[in-house]
Amino acid sequence: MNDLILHHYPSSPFSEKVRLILGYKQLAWRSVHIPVVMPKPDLLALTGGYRRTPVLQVGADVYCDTALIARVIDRLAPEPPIYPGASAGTADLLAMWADTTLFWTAVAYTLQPAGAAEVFRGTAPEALKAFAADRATFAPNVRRPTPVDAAAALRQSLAWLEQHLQAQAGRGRGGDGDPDGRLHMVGSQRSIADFAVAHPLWFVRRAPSLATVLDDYPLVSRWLRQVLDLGQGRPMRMSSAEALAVAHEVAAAGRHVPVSVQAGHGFEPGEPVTVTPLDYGCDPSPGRLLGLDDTSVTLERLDEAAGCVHVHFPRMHYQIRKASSP
Ligand SMILES: N[C@@H](CCC(=O)N[C@@H](CS)C(=O)NCC(=O)O)C(=O)O
Repeated sequence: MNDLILHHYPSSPFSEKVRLILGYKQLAWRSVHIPVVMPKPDLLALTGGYRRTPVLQVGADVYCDTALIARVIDRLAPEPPIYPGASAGTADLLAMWADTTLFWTAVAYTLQPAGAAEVFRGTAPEALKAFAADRATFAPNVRRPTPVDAAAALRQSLAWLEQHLQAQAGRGRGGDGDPDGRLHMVGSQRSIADFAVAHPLWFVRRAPSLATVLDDYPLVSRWLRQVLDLGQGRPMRMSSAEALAVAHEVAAAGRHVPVSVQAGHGFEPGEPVTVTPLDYGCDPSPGRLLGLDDTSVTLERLDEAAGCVHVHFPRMHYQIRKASSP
């Protein structure tokens, strides 16, 4: 198996979701730290436009969005599974709520002035200014909750999760739970739902004075400690230049994951298209359509630094458009 190369930065919640999955699976991986704000030239050499964090690279295949990244890691390292059997559908549904509603709630709550002071302690004023300017245009369609909106929504979410974990723990005593007192979001093993619900709450914990809200929800707090204790696997630092060299070498050898365009999905194999996130960070990635079905879309693009890379996105929450003729 080619090395897993994660392009990320330490303070990114969605990156933490992936790092915890790598920890759960006890995997070794290459860690490339990318800039927190634009420009990100080496990342865009791989993705062609997509700027969000994290991105997973496996040789000359580049995977955008943690919804797809988690699937790919699970395919490459199936044990222990994170989409276990009969619970997988429920886990995906819960994960989607956590990655959207819970994530934006946690961000708004944590980055209210008192929390921002803690999260950004020690950050140089110029970096802070650059961050504010970058994020001001990053999610123009997301209407931000005020701190009181966010606090109410977070408490409501935590109450739901507490009640849910109470039911889960009750089922555990009934026999199908974990005998070691481990709590799980869905079923009786870890799943994508655990990692998706954990990362927004991990972000809340970055502002200790605001994270005391978690203390009112003992089962959520216990469950969160258990998930965060899974660690991050075995990261080894790699430079972005080294990562681009890997892509170039693997691409030159023509080693890509096979994909195909299924008929009836509105696009023809080989046609020039753009793929753009529908929600925020809406930078289009152009390329030639190589793969398409209900779960993912794949582009081929030629880049001077990265070579011929295949860039994969989840199908859901992404827009595919025919590229306008030159
Ligand atoms: N749906 C995406 C969301 C990713 C996301 O929102 N990432 C944040 C960081 S946690 C981001 O891209 N922030 C701006 C940036 O890093 O440039 C996923 O699951 O990967």
